[in-house]
Amino acid sequence: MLTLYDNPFSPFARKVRMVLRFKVLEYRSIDALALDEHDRLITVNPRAEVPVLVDGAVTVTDSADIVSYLEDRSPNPTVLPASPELRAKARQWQRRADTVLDAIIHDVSIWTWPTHHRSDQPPTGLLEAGRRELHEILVDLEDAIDASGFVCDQLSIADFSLFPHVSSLKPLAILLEEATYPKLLRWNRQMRKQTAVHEDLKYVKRKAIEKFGSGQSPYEDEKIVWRGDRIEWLLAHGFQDWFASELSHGRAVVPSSL
Ligand SMILES: N[C@@H](CCC(=O)N[C@@H](CS)C(=O)NCC(=O)O)C(=O)O
Repeated sequence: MLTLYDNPFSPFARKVRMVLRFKVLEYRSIDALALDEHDRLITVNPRAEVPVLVDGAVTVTDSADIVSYLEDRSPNPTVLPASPELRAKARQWQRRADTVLDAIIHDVSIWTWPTHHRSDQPPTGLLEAGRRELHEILVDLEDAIDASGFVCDQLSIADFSLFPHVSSLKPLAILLEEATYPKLLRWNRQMRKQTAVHEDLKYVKRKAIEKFGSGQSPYEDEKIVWRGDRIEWLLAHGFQDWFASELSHGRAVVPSSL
């Protein structure tokens, strides 16, 4: 049986869960970002990040590598398009989702998290920079969606990687207007009808009630673990002083590089 060191709300874990379901693979899930699972998580990933997949003697970290492993292990149904050109396009969108969309959405959303009850405001210009760049990427995505209604001619790793991020835009009050994003809105509706996507959305909603419904949270509520791409986006937009102050006040930490 596969074991997924998981978290209901992590976009990377959501991607992997959708792929597991799409491939009809059974697995056991551990909510490894819960504080009482931390020691167990570092035995499989010293960076203490989810997702991690354990398959017998094999341990795979990083969502893109986990998906590649699952594709090698259980190729049918495939999450890769048929041609080398479309596979390159799918991987490129996966990387853009994992490194850029994730970074922006993470960096602008920490004030809305149910775990961290922050009383401060985002630094001046952060939300505006994030919204502007999100729209630039979404315009590219609107262009990239092809006649199939998906990004690469069929449901693929590109769509599974992008969906968790696109589904986080509404809570951030970033609305997709029909006039600018007709294909993206159709893509979103089509994605929500896929069993793997639909079932995972139900899971996320159920877990949100289970984890936060009582007003308590099982997760870290003071420090934020800042990974490379998320820091890079801050630095690229001139928020180094704000980040330095987060570090010096003990509200930011970086993963172990072991
Ligand atoms: N490149 C990694 C990124 C994984 C990642 O950033 N995971 C976050 C959750 S979204 C994490 O586990 N952070 C540690 C923490 O929040 O304690 C992947 O694709 O799996």
